Amino acid sequence: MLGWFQKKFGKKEEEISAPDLEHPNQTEPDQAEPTLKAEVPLEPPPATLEESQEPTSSIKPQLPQKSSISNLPQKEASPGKKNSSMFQRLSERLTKTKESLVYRIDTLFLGKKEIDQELLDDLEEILITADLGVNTAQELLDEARRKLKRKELSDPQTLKKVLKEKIRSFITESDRPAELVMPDKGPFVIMVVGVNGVGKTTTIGKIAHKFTNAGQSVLLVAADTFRAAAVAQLKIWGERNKVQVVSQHEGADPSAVVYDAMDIALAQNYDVVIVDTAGRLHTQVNLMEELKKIKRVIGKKIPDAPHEVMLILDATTGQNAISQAKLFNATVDITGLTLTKLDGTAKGGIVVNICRELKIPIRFIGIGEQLEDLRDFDPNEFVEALFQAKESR
Ligand SMILES: Nc1nc2c(ncn2[C@@H]2O[C@H](COP(=O)(O)OP(=O)(O)OP(=O)(O)O)[C@@H](O)[C@H]2O)c(=O)[nH]1
Ligand SMILES: [Mg+2]
Repeated sequence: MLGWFQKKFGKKEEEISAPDLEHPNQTEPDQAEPTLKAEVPLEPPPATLEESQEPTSSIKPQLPQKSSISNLPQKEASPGKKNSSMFQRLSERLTKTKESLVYRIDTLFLGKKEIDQELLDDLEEILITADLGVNTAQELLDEARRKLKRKELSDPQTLKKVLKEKIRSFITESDRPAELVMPDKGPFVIMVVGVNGVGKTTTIGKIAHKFTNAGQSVLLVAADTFRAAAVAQLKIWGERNKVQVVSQHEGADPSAVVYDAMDIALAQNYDVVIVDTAGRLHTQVNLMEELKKIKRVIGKKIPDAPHEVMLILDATTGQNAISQAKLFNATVDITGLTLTKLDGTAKGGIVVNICRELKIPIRFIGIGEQLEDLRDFDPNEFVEALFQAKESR
């Protein structure tokens, strides 16, 4: 259930309970304003630590193992019951999208015995308004017409199945297995980017939760220095997850924060480092250049890092997400996507279009504001939840 990163991590339960002998001061909350130094710190970073009764940073973890599949955490080997309630939760959170797509298709097909041009026209409108995108809608209809011609399709209910399977193929074809290879040594670095307010910081908090649950030590980096509130927000997530947050003052150079954070991560043997960056419009050239610089600095400190450049997309923005992804990708080579706010939108069809248009794997989907509302993206589960019949809910 931990999906792509679980393929690389194993739980180190015996280490979780290790006492913090080496850095007892790390639990001091809210120290003075940070003045991070460039040299490798032997002590914990100043003013970065937030409320960790059992700070994971104190754990000296083994280096991440590439082949850790067999070492899955016990609690993640979930029983069928839990899976089914998780599925129901996903299905419920997708209600708005289901209403705009599948239930409308059901209403359109209701009582219809055959497929005619009028029905196909109405179907096209539904597909486009549910944000599947014009090209995706066209391809779905082409498939339907082809099958009609070949007499493989006679009634609307079969057409619904054809649509479902074609949608599944769009999603699964782009679902490349996790290609990320954990570094043999040193931390796994994730750099999180996206436009303003899409859910970057919230998603970072949720991802940190997944990693700490799997027994990994996590370091958060507040490279969004644009607003003091942004640092404060990340610190709250740090407290919730009992993990350290590296930060500097408002207006500091984000690359400098990242530079110091990488030193800290190396010196303290962190498993995972997650870098929060300020929201920026994909059209703001200078700010996009700043992202390049942050990425470069990470790579200078830790060769091959960042191992993941994760773009966060807000599903409620619909088709605009595609152009955001293209421009961010051109700047910093996006390696994975997270789609947030699928719970609050009727535009969830965008998932299909993103998979079809962008060949970048979706790692997670956000279906709410709570810690547990970040789901590994499972294409089959997603399609089944989307097409789950109304009456069986
Ligand atoms: N309903 C819902 N809300 C979400 C989800 N993910 C994030 N949010 C909300 O979206 C809002 C913005 O989230 P942030 O994490 O602050 O977004 P951000 O991208 O870091 O914003 P900036 O740093 O200002 O660019 C918050 O109110 C979050 O609670 C989600 O999956 N579902
Ligand atoms: Mg933020």
